[in-house]
Amino acid sequence: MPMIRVWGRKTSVNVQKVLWTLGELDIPFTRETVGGSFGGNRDADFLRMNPNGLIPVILDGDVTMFESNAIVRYLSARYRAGVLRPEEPHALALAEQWMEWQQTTFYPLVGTIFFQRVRLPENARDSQILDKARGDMRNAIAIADRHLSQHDWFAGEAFSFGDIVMGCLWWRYSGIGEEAGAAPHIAEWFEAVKDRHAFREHVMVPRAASPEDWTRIEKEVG
Ligand SMILES: N[C@@H](CCC(=O)N[C@@H](CS)C(=O)NCC(=O)O)C(=O)O
Repeated sequence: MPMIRVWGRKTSVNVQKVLWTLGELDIPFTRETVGGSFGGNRDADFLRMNPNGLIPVILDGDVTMFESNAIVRYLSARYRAGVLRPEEPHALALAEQWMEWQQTTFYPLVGTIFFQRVRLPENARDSQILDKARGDMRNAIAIADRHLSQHDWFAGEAFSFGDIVMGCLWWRYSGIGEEAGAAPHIAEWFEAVKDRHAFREHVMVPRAASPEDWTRIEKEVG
């Protein structure tokens, strides 16, 4: 079997999803540090793999893929079936439902709050945009917390790729220093997430509090 190759920098949440999945599945891989200040994602060779110019990208034999959640699903279906992709239809439906929710509802809110609080220089921040995202985030967190009040994991009884995509986003969000509101069930779930070796290895990168911090950490982490 040819070694899987991953293109992306470790500070990207979307790259982290893929690295954590590979870690959980115990699949060896190599990684090229691409994106952000490292560049490379607008090069012709890269654009042939992903015309969007975004990370992550993987190459697995004759399969080249972009879109982090699709990559996570592909790896989970192809390798060690049943470990991250539930085989029982209802559990699979829940894992996929929360994966869609992560991408379409949760990720844009985390991204907006993260940019408004950390990535943008202070003179480029917009308090109206931040306030709107914070209001929507309170609702989103309440929705996820209610689900986790009834289930140990996003897919129900067992850890799945639904927890991988949400876990990467929660690591980022919980490092911003926002008032998360009352989310005791998310907090309990996240303690269990942090017990996972592959999460600690691939996702728990240092978190930035300012644009300067971000630049420094990105360089250090690679
Ligand atoms: N929907 C895509 C989004 C990919 C994306 O936005 N990647 C960001 C990093 S998280 C990126 O490539 N940014 C440009 C860069 O890092 O240079 C996915 O989930 O893979």
